[in-house]
Amino acid sequence: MKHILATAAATLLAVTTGLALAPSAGAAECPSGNFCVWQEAGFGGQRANWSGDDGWWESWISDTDSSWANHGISGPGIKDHVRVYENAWQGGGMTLCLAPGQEVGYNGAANDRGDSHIWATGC
Ligand SMILES: [Ca+2]
Repeated sequence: MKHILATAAATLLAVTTGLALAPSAGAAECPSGNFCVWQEAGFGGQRANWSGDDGWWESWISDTDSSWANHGISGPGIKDHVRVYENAWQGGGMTLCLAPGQEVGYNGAANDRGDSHIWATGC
């Protein structure tokens, strides 16, 4: 009986921990550890996703970005914010910056303007 209780407690702990750490609890389907961009608002259309930086987005997603999700892993000293820029190689102005776990279904100021992004420790 003692063993069964211990197993049940461990299972409960695992489930609870899993929920607490899951960054994908929001609306957007975006792999853990990735920054995702969709061509349409509301996380629709074609999706691009990156686990690292990209100084020059593929042409199909450049200037077509309309929704964004940051499912990066957060932690001390980790670059868990994402900065999006209007030109390649972080040129021009920053159109959008996402905190870890943040999902943006639409943003009129940033819509169809992104060309590159970097992970950063803040916005
Ligand atoms: Ca678009």
